Amino acid sequence: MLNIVLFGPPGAGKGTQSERLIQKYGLTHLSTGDIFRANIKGETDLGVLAKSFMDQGSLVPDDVTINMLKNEVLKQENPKGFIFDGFPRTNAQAKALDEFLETQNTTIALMLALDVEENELKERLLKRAEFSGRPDDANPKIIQHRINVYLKETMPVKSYYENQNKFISINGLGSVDDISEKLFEALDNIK
Ligand code: B4P
Repeated sequence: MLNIVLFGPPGAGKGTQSERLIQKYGLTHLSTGDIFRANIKGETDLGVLAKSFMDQGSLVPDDVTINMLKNEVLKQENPKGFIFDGFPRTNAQAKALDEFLETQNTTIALMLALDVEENELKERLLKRAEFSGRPDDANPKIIQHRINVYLKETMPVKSYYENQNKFISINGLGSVDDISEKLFEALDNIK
């Protein structure tokens, strides 16, 4: 199985590049943001809880997110591997993911991090707000809060994978195609 973590700040291109990676490698895409948004749309209890955090640009609590992620992994029959998109976002999530994958006799092969500077992130998210209908994209103050949360709570996850020699940073500026090529190259090198 090939399991990778696609990492980066809000608006870095994780969702966009995940689509390319699924097509090329036939992996199962698990985006915690997408799963939460589906629950919000379906008005489930999980959705109601997640919405109160997401609309403010804060992280959904670890225990809720970790349990949801584990259930999603266990739902898949004979997966070739997973792209974890937007997960793990805290060191506690990273540790829980390692422990859980060990029980499934598998592991994370690589974290691919998309590196994009702050002003570009803000521009991309505000542009997406024009059609996404996402409250967390529409308000510059909430975008700033998301970036601050990323810097404080999520950035340390880089070191978690660096310490395991599983970290590669990719420049996330440029055309979507060029960035995909760089991701493919990094992945092909470890296969
Ligand atoms: P996510 O859904 O993960 O939201 P995101 O970070 O905004 O998505 P992404 O980074 O994938 O956006 P993309 O670049 O594709 O999370 C939303 C919220 O859910 C979080 O704030 C949190 O509340 C909650 N949550 C999710 N996971 C959690 C977890 N593990 N723990 C706790 N809480 C969690 O797209 C951005 C825009 O840029 C798009 O419009 C795209 O078209 C554009 N773009 C992409 N590539 C481009 C390029 N190369 N050039 C120009 N534009 C580009």
